[in-house]
Amino acid sequence: MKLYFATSNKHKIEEFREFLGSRKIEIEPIDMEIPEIRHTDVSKVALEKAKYAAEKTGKAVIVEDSGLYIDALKGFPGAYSAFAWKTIGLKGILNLMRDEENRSAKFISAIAIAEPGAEPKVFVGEEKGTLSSDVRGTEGFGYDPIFISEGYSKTHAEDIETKRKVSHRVSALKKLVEFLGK
Ligand code: ITT
Repeated sequence: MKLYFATSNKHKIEEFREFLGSRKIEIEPIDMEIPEIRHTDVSKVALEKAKYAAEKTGKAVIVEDSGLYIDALKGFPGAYSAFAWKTIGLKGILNLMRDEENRSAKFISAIAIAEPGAEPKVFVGEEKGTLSSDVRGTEGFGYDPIFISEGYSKTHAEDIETKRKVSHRVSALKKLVEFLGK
């Protein structure tokens, strides 16, 4: 089966394809402008975007919205992670965290699937971890150079193999694949 993936982020497409491997699901990127509602819950954002994309294209479309939730910052940047990354960046986030002892954070991925005329569905995955004290590593994307998965000591950007096994995206994808029966 073919799933149209509305995203502007090529890393997400790579991670989806890597996870799906030889399963019978093909990911076809679509590049389209989708208006984004403002909400602190990434699931709500993903659902609205998927509904819009399905109605606009007349196809079964998936959308993924993800975010980094930092406990000491009361969940910031959360659903605004893309904006925070582009503006204050990794250094800005670490700066906000410089006197914080509690470095707990989590990534959330919400994958929504919608078809014209049907109720959309959303699958959510979470990954717990901590923030490093400096920017480390070159692999992955986004916040990977400052995120350390629970039980590990390297950032995702230093240890991409761990990310491939335990990421928020992988756990949301497992639920999607189960739903699709593939
Ligand atoms: P879309 O077009 O799919 O929306 P995007 O990059 O704008 O692509 P999001 O709105 O979901 O994606 O923003 C999520 C932000 O969190 C963005 O800055 C990403 O770099 C970051 N992020 C998401 N998943 C990540 C991951 O697996 N590792 C590191 N950072 C991640």
